[in-house]
Amino acid sequence: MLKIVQTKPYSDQKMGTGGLRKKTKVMMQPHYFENFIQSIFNTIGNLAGKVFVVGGDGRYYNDKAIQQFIKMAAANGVSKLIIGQNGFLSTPASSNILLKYKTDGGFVFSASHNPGGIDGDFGVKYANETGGQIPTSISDKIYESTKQITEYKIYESADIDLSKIGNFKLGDMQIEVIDSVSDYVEMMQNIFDFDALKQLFQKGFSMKFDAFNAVTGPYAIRIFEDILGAKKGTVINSQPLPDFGGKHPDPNLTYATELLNIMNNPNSPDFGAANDGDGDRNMILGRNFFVSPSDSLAILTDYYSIIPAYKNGIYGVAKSCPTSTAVQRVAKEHNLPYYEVPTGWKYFVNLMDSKRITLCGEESFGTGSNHIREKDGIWAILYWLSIIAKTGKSVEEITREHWKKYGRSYYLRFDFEGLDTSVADKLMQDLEARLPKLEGKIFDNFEVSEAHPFIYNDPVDKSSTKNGLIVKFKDGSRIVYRLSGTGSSGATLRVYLEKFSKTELDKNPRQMLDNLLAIAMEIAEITERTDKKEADIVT
Ligand code: VG1
Ligand code: CO
Repeated sequence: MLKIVQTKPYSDQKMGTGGLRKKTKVMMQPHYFENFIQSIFNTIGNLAGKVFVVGGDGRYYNDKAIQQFIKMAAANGVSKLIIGQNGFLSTPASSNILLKYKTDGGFVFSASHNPGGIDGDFGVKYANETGGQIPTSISDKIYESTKQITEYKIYESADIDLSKIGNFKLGDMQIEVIDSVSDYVEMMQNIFDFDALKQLFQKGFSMKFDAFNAVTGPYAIRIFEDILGAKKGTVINSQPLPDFGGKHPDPNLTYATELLNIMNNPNSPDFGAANDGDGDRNMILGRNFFVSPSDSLAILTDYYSIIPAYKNGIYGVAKSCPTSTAVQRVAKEHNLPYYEVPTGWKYFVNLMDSKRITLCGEESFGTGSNHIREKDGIWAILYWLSIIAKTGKSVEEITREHWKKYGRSYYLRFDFEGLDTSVADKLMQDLEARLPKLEGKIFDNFEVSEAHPFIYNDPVDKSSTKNGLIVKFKDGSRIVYRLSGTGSSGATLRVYLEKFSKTELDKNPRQMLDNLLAIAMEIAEITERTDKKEADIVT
């Protein structure tokens, strides 16, 4: 039975870098989730004939949210939903299904790398027919709609059983529950040479993959263990759990401690990797060796011709502004068009759709290609395995060879978390105002060559975006400052540091960047304004 529920607007439903992200308890407030979904439906307009893909990373409140979503979609006249079995879909798998079946959009219920559980975070990522998350022009309209909402429509009915694959109906709406993994596997088989990868594992190659008890476990088991023949137990923490087993599913040097402990020892497996909660981020490790995501993007680009899907040539490459310049040097060497966009995968979508780029990545452990319109964790791992299979070299050898050829961008990100929003906003505003005066100034041995906000003019839709502040130095070093757009409370200041060297290839990144860190802290008056003497997260 169709029901119309009266509601009042919430004032804080503005999407950030990757959809709407809130504390789970905020999302669970009466009508909160429903208001947001109805606002998206209202913004789309006529839903007759529309088909959406729906899934999530299995975190707490996923089950309830999906059932509410189904009932609201039926009440709003949506024609069909394609839903991952048990409500599971990784973000890359969802983007693939969205594009493959030419649907009108997709919803992934996830707060990505943020912790789950009742005291953790919950989120909604909304992609449109491009397969990628909506541009700001649309999310602004949705935000306006959330501020005016007075009612939402919902179907009153029993929950749909999502454990069974098959076709169902709710009112006039069709529901197709599909295997969450098989379309994704098929896509990977069309990109990579699976026979070569099978041979690698047959020769005794060993690997550990940490799924953090989030959504990628079933994907990783099917691909690495069942199909490619990696040993049973290659995938750890493979069972999706509502609280991720208490783990923080953020694949980086701070949170992936279990995997780092396995890899940082002389008898470790040959290869280590992890994904985040919703499967779009990746971390790559060799034996006692970490590959920075910026280097990873550069190395993947350098080897594009060995991958079946890319061997006939790629259009170009792109990185987000804070990502290191390593990929830029590779683009130059291969004569590839090169772009720099604001932080957030949505900015790559137009470049892919207009055939300007094939590969792209972000320093935040995201890499991907135009096979979908989201970053893709397992894709990046299969790409690395392909390079290893082809060259017979280790992760460390491949990376060191890269530095030898192109030089090394020492790179680290420093996050100052839990800041008062007004303090953080003021810090950025005041810093921006001071930037023009910095040009030509000398700090230590570093002379400032440029200092300005990062402004991106999209060549396709002509929109202009300002995100972050850049200070560049004569020797090519860079500091980028930005405020995070994915947190669920307070503000996080991110400070990204890069120092390039053609000759010193074997230094400790932290030591190489120490001076620059002190300068970055000084320029932005971080300690004076935030009381923080050091960053909470370094990665
Ligand atoms: C962060 C990363 C950004 C990434 C975004 C979404 O955003 O810096 O590179 O695209 O998360 O990733 P921010 O605004 O907090 O810096 V995911 O895996 O959370 O969807
Ligand atoms: Co993610």
